[in-house]
Amino acid sequence: MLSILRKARLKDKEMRILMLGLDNAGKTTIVKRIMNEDVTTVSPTLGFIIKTIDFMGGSVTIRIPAILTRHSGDVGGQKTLRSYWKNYFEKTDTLIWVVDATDRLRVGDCREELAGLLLEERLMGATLLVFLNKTDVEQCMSEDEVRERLGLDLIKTHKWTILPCSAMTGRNLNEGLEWVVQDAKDRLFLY
Ligand SMILES: Nc1nc2c(ncn2[C@@H]2O[C@H](COP(=O)(O)OP(=O)(O)OP(=O)(O)O)[C@@H](O)[C@H]2O)c(=O)[nH]1
Ligand SMILES: [Mg+2]
Repeated sequence: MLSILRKARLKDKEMRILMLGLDNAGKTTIVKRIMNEDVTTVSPTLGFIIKTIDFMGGSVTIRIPAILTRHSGDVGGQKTLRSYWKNYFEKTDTLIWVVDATDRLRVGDCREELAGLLLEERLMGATLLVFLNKTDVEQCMSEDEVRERLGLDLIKTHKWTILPCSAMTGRNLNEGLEWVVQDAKDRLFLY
């Protein structure tokens, strides 16, 4: 009996993060850095990544579907990937949208993809953390610039925040996770 209760409690404590963003944004590197793994040998992800970490007394599962992979430049392929990616929307507590602060050329794509995601019915209850990654690079876009260019202030459907970070230096990664977990605690009474 006790063990059943314990299991139930553990299960309740699990929160689910879906991490998305254009290819090359740094999603894999962010997760590796959070897990204290070597970040010098990251290559483009072809498959699905799922990692569970213990954080602030609960377990946090981060899922990164293979998405928006533009390496092939194949539009048909992208559509196929995107429909596959929809399988992971269910039960998402928080969406982490990773933006490459050095990618000025694709900031329009980035805005479009994010706007599309926020229309997804199954993501309606999720909060949004925008990780502005690669801020260790000089001449990268500023938080204000990205906030403006992604139209973040126009988002009324989701609670959101933006944090400049770096998977290379580790800047703000824990702070981002803390925000996400605290928000889940407040909203979902998880802990
Ligand atoms: N300078 C700098 N480079 C970074 C940072 N994060 C990631 N990178 C580099 O950006 C490139 C892409 O990183 P990935 O983690 O593979 O990006 P991804 O979003 O997982 O890409 P896909 O798997 O293709 O979708 C790699 O060369 C990383 O070393 C960062 O914070 N700063
Ligand atoms: Mg990757």
